[in-house]
Amino acid sequence: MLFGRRKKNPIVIRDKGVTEWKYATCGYCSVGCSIEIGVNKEGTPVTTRGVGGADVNRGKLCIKGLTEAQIFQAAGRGAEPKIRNKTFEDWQITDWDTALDKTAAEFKRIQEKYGRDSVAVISTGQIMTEEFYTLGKLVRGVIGTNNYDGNTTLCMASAVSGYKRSFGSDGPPGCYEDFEHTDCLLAFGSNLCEQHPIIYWRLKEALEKRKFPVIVVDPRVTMFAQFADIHLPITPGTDLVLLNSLAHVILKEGLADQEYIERCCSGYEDFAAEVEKFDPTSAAKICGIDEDTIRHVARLYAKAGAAMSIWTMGINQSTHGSDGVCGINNLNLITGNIGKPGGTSLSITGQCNAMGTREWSSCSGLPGYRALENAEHREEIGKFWGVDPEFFPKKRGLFQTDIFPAIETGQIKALWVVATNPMTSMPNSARIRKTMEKLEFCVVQDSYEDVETAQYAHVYLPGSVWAEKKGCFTNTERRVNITTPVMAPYGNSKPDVWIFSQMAKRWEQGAKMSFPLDTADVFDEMKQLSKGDHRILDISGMSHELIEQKRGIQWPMREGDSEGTQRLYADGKFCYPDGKAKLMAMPWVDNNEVPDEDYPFWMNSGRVVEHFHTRTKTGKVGNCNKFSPTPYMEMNPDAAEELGIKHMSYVRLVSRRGDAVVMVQLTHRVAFNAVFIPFHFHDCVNRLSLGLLDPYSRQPAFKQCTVRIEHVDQKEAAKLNVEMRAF
Ligand SMILES: Nc1nc2c(c(=O)[nH]1)N[C@H]1C(S)=C(S)[C@@H](COP(=O)(O)OP(=O)(O)OC[C@H]3O[C@@H](n4cnc5c(=O)[nH]c(N)nc54)[C@H](O)[C@@H]3O)O[C@H]1N2
Ligand SMILES: Nc1nc2c(c(=O)[nH]1)N[C@H]1C(S)=C(S)[C@@H](COP(=O)(O)OP(=O)(O)OC[C@H]3O[C@@H](n4cnc5c(=O)[nH]c(N)nc54)[C@H](O)[C@@H]3O)O[C@H]1N2
Ligand code: SF4
Ligand SMILES: [Mo]
Repeated sequence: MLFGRRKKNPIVIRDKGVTEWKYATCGYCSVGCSIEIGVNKEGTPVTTRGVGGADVNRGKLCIKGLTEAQIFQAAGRGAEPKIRNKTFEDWQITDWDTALDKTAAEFKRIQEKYGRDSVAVISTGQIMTEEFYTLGKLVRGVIGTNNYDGNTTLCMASAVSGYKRSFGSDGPPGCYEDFEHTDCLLAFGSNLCEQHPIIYWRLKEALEKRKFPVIVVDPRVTMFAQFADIHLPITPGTDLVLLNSLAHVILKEGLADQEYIERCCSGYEDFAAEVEKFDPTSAAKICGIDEDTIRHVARLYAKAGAAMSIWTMGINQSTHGSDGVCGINNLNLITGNIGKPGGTSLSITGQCNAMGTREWSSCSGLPGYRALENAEHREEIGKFWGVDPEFFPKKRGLFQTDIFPAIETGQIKALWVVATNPMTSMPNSARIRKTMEKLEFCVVQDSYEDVETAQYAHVYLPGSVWAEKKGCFTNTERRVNITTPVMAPYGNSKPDVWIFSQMAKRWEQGAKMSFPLDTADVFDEMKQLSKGDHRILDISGMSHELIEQKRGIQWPMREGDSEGTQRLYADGKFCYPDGKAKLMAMPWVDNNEVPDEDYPFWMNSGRVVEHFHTRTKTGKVGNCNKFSPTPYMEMNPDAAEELGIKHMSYVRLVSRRGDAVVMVQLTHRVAFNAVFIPFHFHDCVNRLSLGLLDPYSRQPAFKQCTVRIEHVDQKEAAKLNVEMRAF
């Protein structure tokens, strides 16, 4: 079939020779689309398609899912373990035993010399849940360091912290189907159209059947903002002020659901006293949304039969991230909008398995939402694993964002980086670079050996990627879905679960414990640990077979249940001992870096639809890379005119941390005193970012810092830019 460009290079749809379709869950974002991978007769993945019968995506995929078959054989894949000396001379290919022996020996040497916690492990939201569980068992039960965390601290930590503070437990209470029941949608700091295209499509589908207001809070005119009925271009970092003010109006005008508050919430008095201070007239001066609009939105939300809020990084990545999440939860609690169809507080998660790590990796505690601080939990897990409970620390250790400063001060000497790329994704890269240079030993375990962090590694372990393995991811709506292997691991790479289990054998305690290699056996262990009347995270009714058959199941699904559960807290009972949710009283403290004479622009960063994170995958997929091959910055045309800056020219951005050269794209998407840069490129936006931390979640405020803009020599900048491109 031919269409398009009729005269030159007509587009031809080729028969790719698929002989078999294999089931998986997309390995990019947290939407959790069911995907089938087409394999040709040589066993090579050649294409993908959405699964029609899957509730999440109903046959659809976005550009990343549609091109995902190309990631297996992409440039930069790691085929062999590698090793090198302390001075980072050339890599030598080695065998697995040598690489693992070396790693274990270095960890032991460093722990003996400097103490158990001098070895740190940072992980990810991108390996399988069974792999997370196995890594947790290894780190908590065998290696025994408490400095174990993951990139979720850059991503979902504020949502986790906010859910725990409001409801007594982590766990997003809502689901995508809520769009079909809601009468009002309020979205904070989420660019759903580009970052979660298939959730956006579900929303659009719901709106086609039944109109309801969509309100988007975002300082930038995103695609989602353009699609909204009301766009609130908030002053960066001030969502808490808006949220407290919305609550103020709702209480003042008697629009709150008093019956729900009395029955289901504690903390009302303190909360009401705090929000009393946030009258719309004063709030408007801080958050930049006019007072009438605040009142209008508050009334619209409170008077809707069912109203729901969603949010993503615009809330989480802020010094008020955790408070912002509690503010959203407050809003839904006082209007009785939790656990009912169309009424919810739904954090849209990030990575394909950002949820799986929260649930089972033991990063912040022990598996299955257990806490290190709880003696019963330590006892239970110690017994189950065959570990003395006294071996476990009694409180959680450092967050990822505190691990790097601890390397700087010499408290941490060795680092194991599993499936994350902090050299590109952490704020203030210059500081991270110096920190990495200080390590006595670093091991990077990644599916791609060209990942920037490997520049600082002494050992590189090639992990098999996504559908070379079997295991589960949990998506935004608590749906556990499965990936089945479509091909053998690339080269001599190994599934991460294998790497963890082999590493465990290098310790006496690890050799005594069981580390199953079959992820179905690991899943069985998790099932056993999830059982219990009071556990919300119960997966005991699931199995790998059933999950594939149903195209994903939402937890809790208890033994004997025939279905999963769409919504949490439908009975108004929460996870605090008194069964109530807590309304949080949160004062406003302005602690952001704000524009001044020297650094007059707000710098915002985020994503574009065709790239995923640090581009180890999408940077090599032609149909993704060609749409944004180069670092660029959105700048307001009026501001550019004042500074004499032209569209498509290069400029140097300077912050108090460093500088970066980018190409200018003029657009009214950003305000006069703001710029936006996608964070996908190495040595770019995170050379500038500040990353002040949220006090509860320790998540960096990636979205708020300040820069100035300088002219540069265009020829030199163009040369630099070409060098920065993947190819
Ligand atoms: N295409 C693609 N999709 C992805 C990813 C990807 O890399 N590429 N990554 C996945 C991951 S891990 C994540 S965490 C999600 C992220 O998904 P999103 O959070 O939707 O994406 P971002 O672009 O990081 O940020 C969202 C918005 O926050 C806004 N914002 C900035 N400051 C503020 C503020 O002070 N207040 C408010 N209300 N908004 C603000 C920004 O202008 C931006 O439009 O996407 C997931 N999906
Ligand atoms: N300025 C700025 N910075 C940000 C953000 C922002 O909005 N602005 N967002 C932050 C957020 S929300 C996030 S989530 C982080 C993401 O930051 P990172 O976690 O550093 O980003 P990724 O590129 O996804 O890194 C994941 C790595 O895992 C590897 N990998 C993938 N699958 C597997 C596997 O199965 N096994 C193994 N062993 N390796 C695998 C990939 O090759 C890749 O190198 O960035 C954060 N940084
Ligand atoms: S929306 Fe997310 S899960 Fe679905 S195909 Fe796109 S990247 Fe994959
Ligand atoms: Mo994320």
